[in-house]
Amino acid sequence: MRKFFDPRQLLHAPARELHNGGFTDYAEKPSRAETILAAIGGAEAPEDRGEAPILAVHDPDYIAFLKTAAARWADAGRSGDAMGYVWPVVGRRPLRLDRIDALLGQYSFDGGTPLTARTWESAYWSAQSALAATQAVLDGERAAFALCRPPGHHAGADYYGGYCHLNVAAIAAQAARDAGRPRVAILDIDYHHGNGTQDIFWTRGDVFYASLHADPATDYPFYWGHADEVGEGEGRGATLNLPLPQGTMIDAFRAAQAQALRAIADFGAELLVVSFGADTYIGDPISAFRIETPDYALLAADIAAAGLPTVIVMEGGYAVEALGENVASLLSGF
Ligand code: Q9C
Ligand code: ZN
Repeated sequence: MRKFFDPRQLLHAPARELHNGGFTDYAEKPSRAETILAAIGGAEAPEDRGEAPILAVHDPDYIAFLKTAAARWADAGRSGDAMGYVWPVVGRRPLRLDRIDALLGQYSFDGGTPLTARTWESAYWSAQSALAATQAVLDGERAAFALCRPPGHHAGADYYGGYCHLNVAAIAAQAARDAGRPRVAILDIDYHHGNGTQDIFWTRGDVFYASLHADPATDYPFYWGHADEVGEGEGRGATLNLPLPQGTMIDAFRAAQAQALRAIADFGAELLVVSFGADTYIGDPISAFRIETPDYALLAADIAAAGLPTVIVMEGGYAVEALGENVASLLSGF
């Protein structure tokens, strides 16, 4: 299987994150990518396909903000990483403020995702890796893997959060649409609900979004991913949320994935994007499912049996000591 990664994806390295009321080391660290690369035997560097495929998903004002936020933070006299701490509540006055502190709140939805001077560069190349894998599949590869880091599925058209800035799965799916594939599906098997991906395609009937995740009644991101969220307008029925309880093991997870794959087949998808998070692993430090290393090969075999050209993009997974093996297991099963 072809695999893609650019070393510039290592440059984004925030120091700390707000976690459970205190500051901890940033869980989405560059060594995640290094351990995956070592376990899968390296990866090809993606070509540079420019900003157009990113702007096909994200708002231009948001992209301009991401590029300049760290510099504006420094210009305001702040040291360290840029982090929001005030958020505009939906329904309040839609003020368009210029102050960096206000903009950090406008363009984000959590306090756990600091921006650094290198964030844009890493996110840009993460998106390019997703685009390169998509192109490989459009050109006839059965499947390709993008080692996306930073991840993407929490990022919306105009917001970041959950360690995500550019929605790499959405960028891949949109690129496939723009290359003429009429119906694309995204299967999200990260531990967390992919709120950003859901939001981006919420009113669209051409991109199906199915997600297995920890029940948002107990887990981040709380405000999205409940079973009654099914899309709206043309997108009604093109979103499928399958929340699962903490403690979920492979048999229940695999059954839920089979349900998602049946829905994707019924939708008539011609290309599949898999948002793969290894934070479902039993040893993950911030999650509570009980998937084990060999289980990822089973999940991949079931996905492969669906018979669709498949782009696999990396999302979460924070047990760094097991992450490489978990990704290698998934790829071997495919
Ligand atoms: N105390 C991804 O897996 N932090 N993002 C939750 C809970 C956010 C995970 C803190 C977790 C986001 C791509
Ligand atoms: Zn996750």
